[in-house]
Amino acid sequence: MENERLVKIFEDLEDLLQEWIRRHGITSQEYWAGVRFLERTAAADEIPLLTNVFLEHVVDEVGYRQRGEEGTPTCIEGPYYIEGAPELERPYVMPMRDDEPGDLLVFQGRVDSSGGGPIAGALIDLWQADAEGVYSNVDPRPPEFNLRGRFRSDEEGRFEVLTIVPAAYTIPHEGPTGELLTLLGRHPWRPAHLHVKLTADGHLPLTTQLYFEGDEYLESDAASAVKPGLVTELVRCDDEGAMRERGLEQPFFTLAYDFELPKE
Ligand code: MBD
Ligand code: FE
Repeated sequence: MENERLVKIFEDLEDLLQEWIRRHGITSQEYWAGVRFLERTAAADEIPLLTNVFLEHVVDEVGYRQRGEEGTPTCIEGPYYIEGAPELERPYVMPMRDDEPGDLLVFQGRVDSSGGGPIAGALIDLWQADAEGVYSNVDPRPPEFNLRGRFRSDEEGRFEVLTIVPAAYTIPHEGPTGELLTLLGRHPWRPAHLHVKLTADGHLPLTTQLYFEGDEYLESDAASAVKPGLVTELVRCDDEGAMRERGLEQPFFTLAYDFELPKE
């Protein structure tokens, strides 16, 4: 059964590519340049990057339609999710360096069921770039699992975690993927974003990203993954009382977002 689908979709891909070669009169030189490009992409470990940048947003679109376009909009996972991030203890603080650069961010919200009502004990797996646009476990500079963590919603479905505001991010542009974007006349930037995966008993899992209003790359994301329902507002808080309440000695930003998971 599984094999039947594989044969069907592969043969269709074969037809599409063969027709594309005919349509454009692809030359032997161009063909071999393409083969070498794929070889270089693999050697640079950029196959996930290349495919995520150009294709994953369509897979996400199809997946969201298949779940009835219900609940929080889904978004692409991207190439940098790592399983097994540290499970955090309350009050939740993302793993970060003592001198972690960037503005502090209090990310808070609720996890609700599409059927109505909060979901207690939903698992939230959060990962993000640092203030320099660098992901741990990808770039060797940050410590392992820096700014990667898992935590749960409370009895009322609420969560709050302290992290830092991620920077706008350029996908690696030294390698073949960046080279291709340049040849296409496209820039390599993604708007700043937080990645999350949510799981809860009896509900469909959710993989998505959150973006920030006013980001200059919302309209031209190199990965074409921004959806209006995922653009949130960063609110700066420099109230002394609010800072003291959280044991913070500097102004911080807050981001409030409520997630909604469809029932399984
Ligand atoms: C990222 O951080 C990302 O989220 C995507 C989709 C592609 C490249 C880098
Ligand atoms: Fe990312």
